[in-house]
Amino acid sequence: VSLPDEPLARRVVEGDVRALARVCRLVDDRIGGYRTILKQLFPHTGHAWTLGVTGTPGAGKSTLTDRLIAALRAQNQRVAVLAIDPTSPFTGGAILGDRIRMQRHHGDPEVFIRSVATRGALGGLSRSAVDLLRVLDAWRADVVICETVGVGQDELEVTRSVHTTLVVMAPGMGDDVQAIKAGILECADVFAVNKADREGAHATVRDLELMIALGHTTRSVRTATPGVGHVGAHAALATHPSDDDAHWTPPIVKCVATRDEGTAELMTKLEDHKRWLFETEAGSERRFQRLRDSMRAQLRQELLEDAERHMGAAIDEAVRAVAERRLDPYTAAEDLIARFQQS
Ligand SMILES: Nc1nc2c(ncn2[C@@H]2O[C@H](COP(=O)(O)OP(=O)(O)OP(=O)(O)O)[C@@H](O)[C@H]2O)c(=O)[nH]1
Ligand SMILES: [Mg+2]
Repeated sequence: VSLPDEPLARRVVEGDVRALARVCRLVDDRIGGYRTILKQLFPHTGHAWTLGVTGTPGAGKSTLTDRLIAALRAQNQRVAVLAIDPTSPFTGGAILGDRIRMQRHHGDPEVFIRSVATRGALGGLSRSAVDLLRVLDAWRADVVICETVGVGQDELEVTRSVHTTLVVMAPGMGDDVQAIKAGILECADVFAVNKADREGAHATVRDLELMIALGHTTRSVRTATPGVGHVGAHAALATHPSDDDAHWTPPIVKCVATRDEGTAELMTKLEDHKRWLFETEAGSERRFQRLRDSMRAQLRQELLEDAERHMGAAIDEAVRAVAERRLDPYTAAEDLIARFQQS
């Protein structure tokens, strides 16, 4: 693939950190021909393994990420980190916290860390995050790590766009296993139960095991012959996660990030998932599926933005008409779409 014409894009591909930082800002603010840059960078992506780190606020995501960076640097891998909206009631803001927790890597030219704290319009955050992940990939990072707090819809969308998702939990945080499970469980490829130095880690592991078993049951029932599903689920529980190539069962690793305990095993499990993803049929299907989801999300977003740009006032007018019962919402939508198609 030939080098980009656009000078900034070219410099990113050549590994220039300053150009990378500038392009990140342009993409963030969506200014200065950022789309041209993104288009020119795309052919240079596909090199990086993207790793999402998500989970309950304050669970130790940044501390773990710092350990993972160190492990990857020991393998001489180039690492880029994107920390999204790192504001939590636990650390209270966040960017500073991330800087402190990962600062020992700041002098390392093979590590690039960027925090994004702004929340844009609907879907804006996930959109630019996905774009930024690609920029970091084009910089020739071997691994791109993306830290998000796993609660909102936006985060979920980012989580869906990475290769491997690590969900970090910590014991003694109330109903968090319940709170987080909805969308995140289906994205989780590996679980870390961090703060295993605290009481309750075992219970958190048990809760997770149960959740995974239940998730596995529904999937098994769907694929197995009726009535055999339960047997299949039990069998799957008893076997090693990666014994069955067609299906990935998320392993659970206990860690104490502050003491670097469990992080080597965590790295191994993450790498197992990477291997599954890139070396099996099912993994390749999964990657295609995720790209499709991501493209659909992008289309939805861009169509909506385009529609609002062209006929924001007409949309507002239609809402008023529906509110006053002058118009039904079905006809209103049909009219708007017809107008949009003509524009
Ligand atoms: N006891 C104990 N504390 C830990 C462990 N890992 C992290 N912590 C502490 O937990 C606090 C939060 O850690 P962070 O790494 O900032 O957690 P986070 O999930 O990134 O937090 P947010 O990004 O704000 O949601 C810090 O005070 C850490 O020192 C651990 O294994 N054991
Ligand atoms: Mg953090």
